[in-house]
Amino acid sequence: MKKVVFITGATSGFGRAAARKFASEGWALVITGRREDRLQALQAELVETVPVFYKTLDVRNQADVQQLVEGLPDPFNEVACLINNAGLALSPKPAQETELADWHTMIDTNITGLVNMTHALLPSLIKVGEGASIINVGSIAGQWPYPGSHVYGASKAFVQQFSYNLRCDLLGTGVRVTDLAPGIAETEFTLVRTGGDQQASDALYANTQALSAEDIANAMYYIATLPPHICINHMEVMPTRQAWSPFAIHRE
Ligand code: NDP
Ligand code: 8X3
Repeated sequence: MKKVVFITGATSGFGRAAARKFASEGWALVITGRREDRLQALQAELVETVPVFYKTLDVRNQADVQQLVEGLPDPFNEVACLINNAGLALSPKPAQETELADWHTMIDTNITGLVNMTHALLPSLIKVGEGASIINVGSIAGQWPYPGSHVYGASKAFVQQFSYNLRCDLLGTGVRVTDLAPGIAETEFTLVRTGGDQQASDALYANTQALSAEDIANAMYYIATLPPHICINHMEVMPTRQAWSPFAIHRE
């Protein structure tokens, strides 16, 4: 029987690349996101290769999450891998210049949405048991502070600690949990973060080599297919061309 991977945020970036990677390796897919036209297109692209079930889903809506998970048809109802990928950053300006509503959107998506998904799918993952995995997409921003990261980075710090705490409680079930923390990667992430500023997005990725969505999809596949006795707790992946800067000092 084909293994099933459930991917949130499959309409773009890491999530879409993960759908393609897992499909190429024979996994059945549950793909979700808010943009139906993109889900439809991805299903049409991959359904010749593997079974694909798609459903529009806003991970912030707990009732919709629960309804979708409870209503998953056979063979999609035995989820062996949950990729909690849906997420976003907003308002890259300093905290004091940003809208509270944007902070709430990040918390609702990156924290509440991820928690909604995890709670709904834990029974299925535990039923699969040995070899099952939850891959939570964190970020280097969860560990390393930088200007303009405010609530975004803090939400990803939650993802890391939640992943570790889940590991404690899931001990003995066989279910693995990984906090996958990418560095700069070229997706639609910066377009979203800047409110649709294509020039700003292009400038960020210009004249360097960011990670690609496929790089992270390959890391996800690696994590999900390790022998069942191995769990990667935290994987931080940066492009070679990204590193830390010195501390900032304010001077008169
Ligand atoms: P993209 O913007 O390309 O993709 C984000 C995905 O999240 C989209 O498919 C979007 O789908 C989905 N999404 C956003 N909000 C919701 C929601 N409320 N409900 C359901 N789906 C939602 O960015 P990335 O692929 O780069 O981002 C994926 C993850 O990786 C995010 O969690 C991000 O924080 C993280 N990350 C990104 C890095 C980068 O540099 N690119 C680095 C480190 C971490 P739709 O709009 O259709 O709902
Ligand atoms: C975002 C990664 O490098 O833009 O999660 O901080 S980075």
